[in-house]
Amino acid sequence: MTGPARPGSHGPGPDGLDSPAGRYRMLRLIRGFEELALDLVKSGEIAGGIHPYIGQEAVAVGVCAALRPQDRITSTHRGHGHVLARGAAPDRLLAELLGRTGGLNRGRGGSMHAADFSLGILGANGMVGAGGPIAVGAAWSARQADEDRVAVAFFGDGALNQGVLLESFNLAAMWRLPVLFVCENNGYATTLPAATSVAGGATGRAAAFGIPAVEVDGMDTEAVRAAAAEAVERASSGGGPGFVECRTYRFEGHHTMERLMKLHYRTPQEIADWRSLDPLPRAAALLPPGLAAQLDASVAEQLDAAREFALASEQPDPAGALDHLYADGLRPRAGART
Ligand SMILES: Cc1ncc(C[n+]2csc(CCOP(=O)(O)OP(=O)(O)O)c2C)c(N)n1
Ligand SMILES: [Mg+2]
Repeated sequence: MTGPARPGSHGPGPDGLDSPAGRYRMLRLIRGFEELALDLVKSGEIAGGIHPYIGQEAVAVGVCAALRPQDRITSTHRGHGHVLARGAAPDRLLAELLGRTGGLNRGRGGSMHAADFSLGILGANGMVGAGGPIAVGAAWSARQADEDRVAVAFFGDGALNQGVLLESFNLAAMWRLPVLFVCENNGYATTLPAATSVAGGATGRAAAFGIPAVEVDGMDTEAVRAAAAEAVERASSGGGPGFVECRTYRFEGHHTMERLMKLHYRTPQEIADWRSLDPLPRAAALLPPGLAAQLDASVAEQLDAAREFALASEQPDPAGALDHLYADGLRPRAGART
């Protein structure tokens, strides 16, 4: 569901994602957005918590940099990075996380169901693996309409064990649909290591369906962009689906609740090793001296404005709790339990 246009600053900044500077700025925007959201969870302003994307930014930015305006994406429970990289305004996404009426979806989707169809964002998704069939449906509808649109499904290593995702691989391959499957292998599904739960490996799953698959360094924005661009080009010219496995890592816990629990499934050394591969300094190293600091300052300003906009946005009226649940013209039957 998309709301009418509302005030709010636009997401990607003047450069979009076409230049190394634009991509660095987006990495910083996602990182800063997540840090701000973590603060707002701690202060109780965001109810229920979030799944932070910190550490994985290069995947969202690299893939979205390879897309054209007409392409579409589906996302996951850890979706803020995808939604921002595809161009959603950070102030409206933040208002969405806060459940406010100025949110991307009037505050009714929240962190795990933010969407903006006008930007081709078919939605974050709280159901692991569920973005796969939605992307396949979007690709099929583009085919039916004779439109050149690629659909990207982002998903985690945990989704590789969801039957619905395997069914999506099958249909996409059988019908040679323009889909790009992007597996963000961050090593864990909650606390379950991928190494002990994904038989045959991620690219092996794709290979079983005859889908060309590559594995890339998911901490390197440029490597992700190159792999995604190749797959998008092939899909758009009738070559069928592609699969990119991005080896990445989340620096924070699975969910913000994790800090309240005493879980020991990752060693401090493992976390430190991955932190040393942080995608932000790697992207900053491609820029002329001084530019990264300037971009950091402009992102900080944008996020201050986003915080102000989101916190000033109105809380929804409880009397409207059932609004937008049904398509126009379809109402619950008189006497039905609601
Ligand atoms: C169908 C389904 N089963 C279980 C869950 C509970 N759950 C939420 S996130 C998650 C782990 C997902 O791991 P992965 O796909 O690797 O993504 P990551 O959290 O690592 O980004 C699980 C099991 C869910 N949301 N949906
Ligand atoms: Mg995972």
